[in-house]
Amino acid sequence: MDEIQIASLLKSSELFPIPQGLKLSYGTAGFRGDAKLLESTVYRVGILSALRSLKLGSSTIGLMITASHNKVSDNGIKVSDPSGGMLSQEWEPFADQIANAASPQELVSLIREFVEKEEIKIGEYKAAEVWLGRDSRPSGESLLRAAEIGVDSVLGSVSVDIGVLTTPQLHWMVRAKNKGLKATENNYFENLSTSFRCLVDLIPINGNNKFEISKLLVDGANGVGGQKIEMLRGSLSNLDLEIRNTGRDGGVLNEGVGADFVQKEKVLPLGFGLKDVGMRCASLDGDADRLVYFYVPSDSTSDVKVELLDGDKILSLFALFMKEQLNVLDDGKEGKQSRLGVVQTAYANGASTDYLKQLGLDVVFAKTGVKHLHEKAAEFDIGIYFEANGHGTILFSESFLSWLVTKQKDLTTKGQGGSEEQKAVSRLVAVSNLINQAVGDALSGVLLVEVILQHIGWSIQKWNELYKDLPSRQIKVEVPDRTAVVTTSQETEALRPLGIQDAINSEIKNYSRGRAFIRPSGTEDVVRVYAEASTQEAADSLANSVAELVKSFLGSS
Ligand code: G16
Repeated sequence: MDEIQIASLLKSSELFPIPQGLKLSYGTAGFRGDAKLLESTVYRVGILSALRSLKLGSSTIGLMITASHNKVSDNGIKVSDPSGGMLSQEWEPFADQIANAASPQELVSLIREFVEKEEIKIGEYKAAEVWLGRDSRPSGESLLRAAEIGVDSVLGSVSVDIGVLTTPQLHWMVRAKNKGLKATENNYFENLSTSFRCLVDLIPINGNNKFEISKLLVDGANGVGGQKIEMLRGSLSNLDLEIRNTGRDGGVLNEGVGADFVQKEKVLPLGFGLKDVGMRCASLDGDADRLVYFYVPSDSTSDVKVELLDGDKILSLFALFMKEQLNVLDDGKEGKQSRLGVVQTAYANGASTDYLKQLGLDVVFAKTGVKHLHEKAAEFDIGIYFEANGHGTILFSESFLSWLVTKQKDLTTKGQGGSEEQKAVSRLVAVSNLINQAVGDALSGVLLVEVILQHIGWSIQKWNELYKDLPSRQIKVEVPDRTAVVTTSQETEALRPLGIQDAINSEIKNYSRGRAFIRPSGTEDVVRVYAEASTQEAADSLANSVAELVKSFLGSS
């Protein structure tokens, strides 16, 4: 790094002193915290993003200002690599180091060391490019300015403000840009509506599709997702949407609304009630990378109940549909035995895993965090991953996709345009275009769920009957230091504090079909407790007992 670069970094970093006592860790999906404390962090991640771009031959990197499901006064940063996936985990330790550097001098010295180690050429190659997006949080605008200053302080780097977006939109745009494709927000919407239309056109006309398109009610979490799905609505046919909690009617982001709230608390979001009995409802999270479905059952009285169809159920629906299409190909004479696999985490309901195995699928497990699931799903021809919280997507390997596209052309050339095989191939190609290949995306997820339900002629109630969830409960426990909990790689057992796992195991033994685990959250300052058992009372009781163990081993704050 030359003197001019060092001077530029020192000068800009003086503008963003690190708040006293701030200690951050990169976490499950980037940095999160009280928005008022994050300017220095965002500025520093701006520098990191520019360096990442230079390291990768000036490919475009995405930097998203969001704290997703967290409260509106929080904010955070997610970084998209050129592929559209999360920042390579190899760079997380550097992110941690610079986010916590105590002074401009320490910051510059860490950067200098890293630049030398990684052999990053500043000012010797094409300019670095970082695309910046933000969700609807009020703190987003000023934090985005801090990110810009960070990017611009790496000489020859360019920051581009893309504006208010969902997180998956930014990831999609970054991926498209680096593949040399059209990458605007309009292109994103066009891509969704075209591939959705294509799947609608391929719905069988004989068979059981006497399905009447009923209205879908969408909870927009008072965030950016509600606004964007409204923009998309105009270009969709075959879908009747009513969007609530758009944030325009005074509602607060994620407060009593949104996918995280509905899935964790198992209650209806604000704005939904008895009037909606039986209707198909979907809930997005604060930056629209998560999706869950739900409905109010007909036996609800004044005590309104909710039936939740979480990420596991969405995964099961997708798996069923994809398997049906692949079976047509695998049965064909020139068929290809394709590898379809699914990825879940420890939070997956035991009943969903049993169901997926019964379907004959390869089920593998990963640690919480899409970055972990994505990696495993990419090992299949078609890999479907979902966290129970509704974050997931379907990945197609490059080689399988190009096989599909060639097959599609061959069948058309041979005049087999209308064959079952050709339709199955076309559906798979359309799914690969519709579903976000970069990251879980609630908007593309909604469209795929809706078209699959139309295709098989199912109501939400029928879909819910795929399997019956084992009752479960999640609890957050506030402790003085959540990092005192260390788990095994799949997070099913706690290695520290010593003795806690034995105590949890003794509790579990008291419950029929009991299962429980603890892990430190990577997005909130809490330890999470998950428990399932044969009845709701038992699951609640097991979760409470484990939460008490957490408090007794770690203290409560
Ligand atoms: C992020 C990650 C998800 C993860 C969630 C909760 O979601 O992208 O993969 O499941 O955090 O993580 P934790 O349990 O560690 O707090 P989001 O939607 O908040 O960005």
